[in-house]
Amino acid sequence: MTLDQARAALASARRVAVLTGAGVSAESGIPTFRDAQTGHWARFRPEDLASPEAYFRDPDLVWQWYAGRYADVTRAQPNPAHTGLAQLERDKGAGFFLATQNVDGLHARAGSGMGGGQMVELHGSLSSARDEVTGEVFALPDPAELVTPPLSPAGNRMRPNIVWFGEFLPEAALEAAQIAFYEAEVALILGTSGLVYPAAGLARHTRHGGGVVIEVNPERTDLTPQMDFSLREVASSGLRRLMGAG
Ligand code: BV8
Repeated sequence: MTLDQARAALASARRVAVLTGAGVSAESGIPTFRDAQTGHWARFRPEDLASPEAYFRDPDLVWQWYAGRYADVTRAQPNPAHTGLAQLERDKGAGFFLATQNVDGLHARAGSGMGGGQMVELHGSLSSARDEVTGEVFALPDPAELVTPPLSPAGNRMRPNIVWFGEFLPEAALEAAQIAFYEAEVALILGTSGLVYPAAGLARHTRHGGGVVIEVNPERTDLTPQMDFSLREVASSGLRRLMGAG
């Protein structure tokens, strides 16, 4: 498949499904999941912090990590990859579905999910927390006011509202994503290493449904062999070229 064919397929598709990973937020200055952790965190591997075991072993350490990331993403701004996807949603309307693995909230801040299509955060969100007893989810205060560990209105300790390794994804969101990817005529896989399942498995649903799968990533990934077309570009310029803006 050539770039022109990929562009034509995206332009004519009525149903488009998009999966994004940390790479689409890289241009907003947010380290990707596998970037070397900066500073204090250099001695931890994300996988060792993003797990129930890590949290129950040392909740304060894990809350420090999440509170720091929450402050970082609050200061960050959506970049043209985020705003380009919000524009694509306005172009496609109800036929548009965005599933993000990111927990930084930048898609929502760029307007995704409010342009006639749907957006789901498969792995949770840094800006909310969950009552450990009742499971209720509450928005966190601004990072400057956040005291960790936060307590729910009922007075119970809250955990980050994040899907950790070994935990199930929100069932309704995952099911909606699987259906949307199966029904999509075109799926875009942007800025993800495609290592983490079940999110990485969504591309296969589009192929099984007879759709076309297109990747944008400066590097080859685990999903590249499944792609009809793989654009070696950063998310913002790759999306712009696919949407026909040169
Ligand atoms: C599950 C929130 C069912 C945390 C995340 C053994 C036991 C238990 C489970 C498993 C097991 N073996 C396998 C599993 C399943 C496991 C899994 O897939 N593990 C992998 C590591 C093998 N999955 C799970 O555990 C999931 N749950 O399976 O439940 C179950 C339950 C019990 C037992 C069995 C099964 C839950 C997974 C969710 C984990 N939470 N995030 C947090 O953020 O703190 S995962 C986290 O890493 C991200 O959310 C994302 O999903 C994932 C991958 O990260 P990416 O987004 O792809 O980022 P990455 O850095 O990897 O790559 C960036 C890419 O961007 C690169 O390709 C780079 O080239 C590119 N890039 C860089 N710059 C740019 C760019 N692209 C474009 N533009 C740029 N400028």
